[in-house]
Amino acid sequence: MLRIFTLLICAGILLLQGCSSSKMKPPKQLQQTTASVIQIKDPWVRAVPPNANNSAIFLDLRNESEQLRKLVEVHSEVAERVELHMTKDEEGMLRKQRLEEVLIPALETQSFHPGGIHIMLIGLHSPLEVGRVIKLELVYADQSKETISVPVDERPLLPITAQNNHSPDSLTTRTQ
Ligand SMILES: [Cu+2]
Repeated sequence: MLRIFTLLICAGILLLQGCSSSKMKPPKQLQQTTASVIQIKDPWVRAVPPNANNSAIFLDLRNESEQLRKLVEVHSEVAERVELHMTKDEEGMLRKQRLEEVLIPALETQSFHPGGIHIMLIGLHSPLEVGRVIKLELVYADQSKETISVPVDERPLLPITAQNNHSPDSLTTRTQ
C-alpha cells in the first residue's frame, strides 16, 4: 500500500511538472527489473515414472508493476530442453504449441497450470521423484533473471470428462 501511495505521489509530481520535466528520470518503477517485480507462487514439477522422458513445471507469476512484463526463456539442468508451452483444446483434441514468450500483464497473475501454459521439460536426465527439488532459471525480456527451487510433487489428474469444463478451478488439476 505504501508503495502504491508513493507511486501516486510520483505520478502527481510528474503531472505538475508537465513538459518541463523532460530531463527528469522516469518514475522509479520503470527502472525496476522484471525479476524484481515478479512474485513467484506455488511452483511445482510433476513427478513422473523413472523411465519417463518428459515432465512439466507449473507456477503463478504475479506482476506487481504497472507495465507489461514478459518471460522469454527458461533453463534447467534436469532436462535436455526446457520450453514454454501452451496446451490448447482444438475440437476435443489437446494440442501443444511452443510459445516464444509468455506475457504477464500489469498488476495481474499469469498462471501456468495443467491444461494451459506450462514449462515443458523434454529429455529428462534423471528421474523426478517426490521429495526432490530442482532448480529453474527464469529469464525475462529485459534480460533480468531469477533462479528458483521447484519441488517435485504429485497432484491429481482430472478424468477426461472434465476436460471440456473451462472453469479456472478445474484447470488447476488437469494434466499438462
Ligand atoms: Cu508441453
